[in-house]
Amino acid sequence: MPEKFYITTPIYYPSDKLHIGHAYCTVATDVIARYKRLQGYDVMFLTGTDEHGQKIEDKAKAAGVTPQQYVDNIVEGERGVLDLWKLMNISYDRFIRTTDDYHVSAIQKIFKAMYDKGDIYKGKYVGKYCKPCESFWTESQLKDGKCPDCGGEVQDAEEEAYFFRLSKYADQVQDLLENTSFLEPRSRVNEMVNNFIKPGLEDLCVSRTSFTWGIPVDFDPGHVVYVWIDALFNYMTALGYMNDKYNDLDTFWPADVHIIGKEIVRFHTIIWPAMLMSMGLPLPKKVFGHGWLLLDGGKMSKSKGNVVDPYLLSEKFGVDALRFFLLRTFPFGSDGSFSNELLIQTINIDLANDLGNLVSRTTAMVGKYFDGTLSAERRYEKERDDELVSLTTGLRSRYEQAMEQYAPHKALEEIFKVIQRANKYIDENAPWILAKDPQDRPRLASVLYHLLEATRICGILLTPFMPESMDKLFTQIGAGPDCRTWESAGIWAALPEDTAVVKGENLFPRIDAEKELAELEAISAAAKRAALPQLEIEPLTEEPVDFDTFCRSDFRAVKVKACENVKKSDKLLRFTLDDGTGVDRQILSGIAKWYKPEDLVGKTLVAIVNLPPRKMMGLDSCGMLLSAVHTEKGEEVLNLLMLHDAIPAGAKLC
Ligand code: ME8
Repeated sequence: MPEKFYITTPIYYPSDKLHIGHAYCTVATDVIARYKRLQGYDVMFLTGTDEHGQKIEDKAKAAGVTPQQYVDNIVEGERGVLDLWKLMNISYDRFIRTTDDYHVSAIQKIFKAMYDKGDIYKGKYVGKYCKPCESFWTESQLKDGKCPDCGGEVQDAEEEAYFFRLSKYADQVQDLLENTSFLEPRSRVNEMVNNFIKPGLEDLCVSRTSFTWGIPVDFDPGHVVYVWIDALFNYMTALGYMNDKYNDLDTFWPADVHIIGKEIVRFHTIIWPAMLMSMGLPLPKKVFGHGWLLLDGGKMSKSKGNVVDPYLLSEKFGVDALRFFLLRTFPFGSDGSFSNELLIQTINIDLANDLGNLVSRTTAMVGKYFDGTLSAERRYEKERDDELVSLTTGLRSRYEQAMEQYAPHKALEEIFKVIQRANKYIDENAPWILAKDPQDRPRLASVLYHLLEATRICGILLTPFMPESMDKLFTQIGAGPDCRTWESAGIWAALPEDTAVVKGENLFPRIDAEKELAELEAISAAAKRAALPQLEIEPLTEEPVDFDTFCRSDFRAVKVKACENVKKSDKLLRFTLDDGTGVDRQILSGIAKWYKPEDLVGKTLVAIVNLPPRKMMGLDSCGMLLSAVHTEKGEEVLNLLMLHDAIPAGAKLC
């Protein structure tokens, strides 16, 4: 029986189309899953979508559809999540959606079980909530009053809610983090312990009543289950935990590894193990927190218009080249800065030059000098051959070591050392010179055979990264199924002596960097423009006003002495103003929607002071305050004109 291996990606929020950062996480997981399959493991690779929560409810409302319709479109619609994983050749075995019925009812049972145990209890939540992150924070956890994860604004939150006794598991979780290799890279352990556990783990609010798009707490209508309980247990419900849909729990739980991004390490290494401890379930063996792909120095975000579209890049450069680039360029545990230059440079140097040339030169020479089928005669030259042979035969174990440490970038580095050595070997042995002397034919056959072997072994180990291209490579170098296996990657001279090559297409064509960069630049500039708020301003008035009429309007600087809401009006603010005359002036202005009265006291504004007084809500308004008005996303936005405070009250504007 093959050994089992269970690996997961995070389940993605289908709140917007996915970008290259999401693809990075999934491709990495796919590479590890394929590597384990290559080694002979029976792999279960799970991915999916995390579809509940207020953010999705809000987005659906803005789009004028139901939340279910909204997520269905992003998951199953054209160029949605499923399409993207198909395009990127993601070999997942199972896809879970948290709106799937079996998951919903399982989560209700899990919530009830923790409640019955006393680990979930009812209380009152007072704290802060970050909508984009769907996270609750206590005052002390905020950074400068903002969400510690995304730096965004948080809202006050107070409501009746259920709590999970996270505090009860603090010591056990700290022990798990500090004394086992549960969390990797180890550098993330300190952050978890020092920032979250040592200051004191508070019980976690695990239900909401302020929105409805979630899994209902079935024994208390009005409450929906906190999205992270719903989301984290996907890793088990997808195997059949608390449901009859699947029956793989005994085979695959505990998970061998959860691959996740660094910002959700807290949920996976504190909350998740604590809940499993509460349920008396085995813990996953490892959580690996990878870094972020950054763009323009920050995390990609749709609202900034700086997301990179994996569809576009795959169409332009090929899926395998993109997969390769993501893992070759950025150390997996750290952040990396994405750029189109880097992408094109990596493809041109590593794939077109180094690997592509090795394959095309070698197969072309077997074609030219041996009519495509290598002769069996050989002449080895120890001092010329040993280095390449020993470097290549040791490759599999160096590669394995790197892959086992979740360091695919290191594994690729090892492969490219061999590819570069093989290219050098061509130059050292100059087959074109050997080809001139019939006596050197056995030597020529040996040199080309060595090159084919080095290419074959690199090809096997590159298969998890670039499955389709390596298939083509094997066909070109004449490597049959037996010569493509993990076992054969550890064996030198697996190819038949009279191996036959097949001339094929150029695996990695060179990219015209200048042309492609200009095109990508134009696309990205257009995306940034499109992300800018759509501003609308009123058309300019064409009818002229004569100069004398204009000059009769008296514009003055006025200082706000007092400001308050007008009773029974949700629009009007009542201003008491110093207009420089020594007598207070009262103006009413319909700007309560945009300003809090207390924020305006002391400000220097602009008023027209010679309008006839008007009565509003029984009060006199003597003049008008000037504002700039525009429309943004269909909503009117108003900004009061404010002057420098050094300008005295009563100063005339002309
Ligand atoms: O966090 N670089 O979903 P998500 C690298 N639903 N990785 C990135 C990235 C970037 N620029 N942007 C996003 C969630 N990711 C939850 C998970 S699991 C029980 C619930 C990664 O769609 C991110 O780090 O916001 C995370 O690991 C994954 O994409 C999903 O992010």
